[in-house]
Amino acid sequence: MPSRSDTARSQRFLKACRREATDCTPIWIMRQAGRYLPEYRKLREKHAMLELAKTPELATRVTLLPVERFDLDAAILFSDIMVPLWGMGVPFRIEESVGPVIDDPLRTEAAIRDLKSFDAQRDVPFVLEAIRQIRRELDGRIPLIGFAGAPFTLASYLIEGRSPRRLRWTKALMFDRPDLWDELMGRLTDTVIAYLTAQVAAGAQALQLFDSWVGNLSPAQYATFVQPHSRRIFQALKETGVPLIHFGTETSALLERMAEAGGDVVGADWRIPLDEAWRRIGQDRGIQGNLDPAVLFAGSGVVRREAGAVLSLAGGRPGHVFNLGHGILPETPVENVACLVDFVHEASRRPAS
Ligand code: 1CP
Repeated sequence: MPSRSDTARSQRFLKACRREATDCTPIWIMRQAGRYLPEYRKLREKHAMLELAKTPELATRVTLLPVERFDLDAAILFSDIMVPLWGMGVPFRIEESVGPVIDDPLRTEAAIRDLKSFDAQRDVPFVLEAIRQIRRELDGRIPLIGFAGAPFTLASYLIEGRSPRRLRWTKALMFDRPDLWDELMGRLTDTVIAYLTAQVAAGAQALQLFDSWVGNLSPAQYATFVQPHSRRIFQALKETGVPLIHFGTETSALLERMAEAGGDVVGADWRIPLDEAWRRIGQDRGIQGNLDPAVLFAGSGVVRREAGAVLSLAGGRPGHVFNLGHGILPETPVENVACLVDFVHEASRRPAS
């Protein structure tokens, strides 16, 4: 990691989120602390994923693993989008090669009405302590991003019980019982606002809202069933003063609506060219993305060529945060991650003015 005096690096990501000029384009990688890192796999031999997330010392160590290896411009808290749901009284586990699993999914009115209200200090003190420890360890070198799942994505896990590929039950509730849907989304919105506000109070310097599964909705469905809730989150979080990133995948048809809901920066996946996505999001916002994570399985020449194509579509305009279009895939060759990070910095370097 560079010394504290490297102020250009420490500011790059936050400045880009505010669409201010930077010395080069900042980069961080969604799921950067994950399974492609041999050090992470080693820790996982001894500790379950949720044990890592619940133990502040371990969560801090995992958060810092990618930051020590690569010249990344931001760290992201090691946790999972499901973690605040414990506080709402929903037990879940993480299954190898599957992801979160809820044995008793929420499909009745009684189950939804029985959800407890979330209190960050009471329910996730370990997350807040991890944030404080990570900030101490980072010592101002790069900023720390906090995150939460968006209400729609959380609701889809709650209702489907596992990886929500088809969203049959979720959409059935949405269509059949819009009143109950709004109640559930309202409760999750309250949780997300309380959770993210507490993360900033503990030291998170930017926030990302992950609406990973929202691309399953039509623009009209999004506008009716999701947008009012996501908008409430962004309005409430404005008060924290930290940059807010709004992310989803397969959102090519939804970008305008997502931007309306809020976010200083809106994420785009690789299915849409970055310049087109930026036009649709609006030039008054930043954009994050959007290299296809699969590119990192090709040769280093391809990595540079494809990353260069993303940079040229951004055109050097302030407000671009380089990232993959979605999380880095397990088994990604580590040397290609180093190649990508260094290439993005070198190829986008702007002469000092
Ligand atoms: O850098 C990081 O890895 C940060 C930590 C992090 C984040 C930001 C984890 C650790 N999970 C998440 C967010 C998350 N979790 C999202 C939003 C981002 C995205 O869309 O990729 C989602 C949808 C989840 C749910 C989840 N948890 C999945 C996806 C499965 C599915 O439904 O397709 C999985 C595999 C998990 C478990 C999990 N969370 C995190 C890790 C490293 C793992 C894998 C378990 C392990 O390998 O130890």
